Amino acid sequence: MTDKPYLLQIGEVNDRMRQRYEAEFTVLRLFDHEDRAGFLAEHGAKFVAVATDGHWGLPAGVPEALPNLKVVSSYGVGYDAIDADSAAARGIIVAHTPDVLNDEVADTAMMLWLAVSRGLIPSDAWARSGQWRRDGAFPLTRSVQNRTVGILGFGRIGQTIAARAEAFGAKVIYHTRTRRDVPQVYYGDLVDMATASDVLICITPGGAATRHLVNAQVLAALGPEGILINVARGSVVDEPALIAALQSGALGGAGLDVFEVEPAIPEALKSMENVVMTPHVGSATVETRQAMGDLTCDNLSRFLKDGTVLTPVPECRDLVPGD
Ligand code: NAP
Ligand code: 8YV
Repeated sequence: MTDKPYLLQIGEVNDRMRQRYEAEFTVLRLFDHEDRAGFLAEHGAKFVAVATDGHWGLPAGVPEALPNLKVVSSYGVGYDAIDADSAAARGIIVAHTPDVLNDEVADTAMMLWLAVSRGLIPSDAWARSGQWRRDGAFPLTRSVQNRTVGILGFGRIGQTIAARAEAFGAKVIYHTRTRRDVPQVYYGDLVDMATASDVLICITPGGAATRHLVNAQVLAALGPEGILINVARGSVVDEPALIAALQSGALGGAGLDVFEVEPAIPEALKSMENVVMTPHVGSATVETRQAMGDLTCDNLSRFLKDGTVLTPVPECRDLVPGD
């Protein structure tokens, strides 16, 4: 027997997080058990806390199996894999890790844009393969300076990307559902914004409200010289429409950190020279992942201390007095 409260761990964690969880909780790991339904039926009632991440969230069947659940701490800012409305209705506080990853994800967006526009991957191959000696200079690429950059989603990360793009001389425009009190020009219509943009950077949450916002019409509006950067969620972009637009030349290029079905990447994308892909590493540096891990743990520690968390998701703010 233990007097520490029970925590259900979903997904992998680093040693630093594991030590903190184990100092405060009795930790049982969902993925240690092949018969997950049987494990949950036997132990579900013990858990007051869940530690998860943006990828796994709360898988189907888990919330229902935890009748005494009070808090969910998720490693990552995006929580589209957690039904936060249902959790809030049950009085369960969901916490996430906003802000600590803004700079890293903004850097990733810039890295992808620069890599696509300046042909980093084919240019690297040209240098390595001896093609420079054989065929001479690498073909000219397109400058990233003085472009119009349309940002889809203008929250914490979107505005951090804007500051970087403006340092490259960009005119930044944006589309959200709600106009913001910011100096950048607002577009209420995404197709209109894509028409005005040289580069479209997606940085909204995932989930039903943003599913396939970037469709064939938006991509056609971005045009043959246009570049799409997606660091949001794969679901935000209609991937078959994206492939078709790249294949036909209706779209100039794409930089993708996220995909509709991860980790499966369509073969068609892998063969395209005007596409640069990263395996969902927007926040994946030692420094930023440590900050995210610390905040994930801090939220649980705070819950044990006074029943609140530091960074609740908006749906759960009413459950956190004073937030
Ligand atoms: P945030 O501060 O909540 O900003 C989200 C923005 O998206 C807001 O401007 C919001 O404005 C806009 N938005 C939401 N729904 C929309 C819709 N249907 N149409 C148009 N705009 C919409 O969130 P954040 O911290 O910047 O993070 C944004 C997202 O980035 C996360 O949720 C996650 O999916 C993604 N992310 C990815 C990585 C990665 O590794 N690639 C890392 C971190 C985050 P309105 O509500 O006014 O529409
Ligand atoms: C993480 C992310 O890779 O924060 C997010 O929304 O997409 C990334 O930072 C992910 O949440 C970890 O599972």
